[in-house]
Amino acid sequence: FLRSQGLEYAVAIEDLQIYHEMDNIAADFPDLVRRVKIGHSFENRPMYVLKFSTGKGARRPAIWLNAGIHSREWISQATAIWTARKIVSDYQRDPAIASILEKMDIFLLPVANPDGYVYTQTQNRLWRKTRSLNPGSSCIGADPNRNWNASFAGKGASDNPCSEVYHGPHANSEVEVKSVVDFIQKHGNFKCFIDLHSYSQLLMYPYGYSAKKAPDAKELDKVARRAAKALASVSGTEYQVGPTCTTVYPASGSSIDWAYDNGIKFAFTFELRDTGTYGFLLPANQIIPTAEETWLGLKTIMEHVRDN
Ligand code: ING
Ligand code: ZN
Repeated sequence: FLRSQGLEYAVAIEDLQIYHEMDNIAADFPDLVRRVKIGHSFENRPMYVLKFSTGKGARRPAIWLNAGIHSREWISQATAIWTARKIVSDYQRDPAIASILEKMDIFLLPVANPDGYVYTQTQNRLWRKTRSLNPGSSCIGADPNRNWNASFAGKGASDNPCSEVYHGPHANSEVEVKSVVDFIQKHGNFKCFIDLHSYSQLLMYPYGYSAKKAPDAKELDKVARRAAKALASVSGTEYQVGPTCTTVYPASGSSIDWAYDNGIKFAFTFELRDTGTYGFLLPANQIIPTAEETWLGLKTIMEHVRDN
């Protein structure tokens, strides 16, 4: 029928297995979590978040957990979906989870760059960017972590569409970024934004776009150090902590700088395992250990947000 109506392109592409697992989690725990569509990708895949909520009201204080913005960083999407299962399965036995959800909702986006993720599974394992077209260039995509409206097109981003850190034609040009920005702004009550990347074992906070000190740097550094310590307690994995610009490199237009400059004080980026032995190609036997330790780091941050 749709085809006969010439509407075949209106049908969303649903080729990501991880979306089925999101659906399963929501079906298993309908009182705790819902799958919500926040938009679609350039190639028209849906963008789904899991909304964990035990309270009433539409705009409770909220936490945004972002993963997979760079498609090749597979441990990020994997850690996110593991975390989703962890929240629902431990809700009854871990009072920390209930106490966090008592005050706040958690929104988890496991696949922030769905087109790139499919592309890494089918065409090029090391694809980082979106899959949008660049008029006048044969190169594809923009870096979705240089596309946010925070010192857009500044340091550590490129205006060359063929670059891995191409910032895109304008801020929010990537529909995947715009979808998150619109959702967060419409909601209006986010207190925390955490972006999961790999690799390097770093826990960072603003700024990336310059070496200026964030007004809340002291508090963010303290929380991040506590989180890194909790993370290390699981299997000894060591993280370095600091502001993005001086801990990794200058980078403008990033998600956490945008979040921070838009009033979301608790803005952090994790660079998950490892430190380069396997890099983006982290072996499967490290997925669960990475997720397990990261969970303690995430929980430390979320408990601080809960209490502040
Ligand atoms: N690293 C991040 C990147 O986007 C980063 C580093 C973190 C930049 C936070 C800006 C803000 O380049 C990876 N591996 O993608
Ligand atoms: Zn990344």
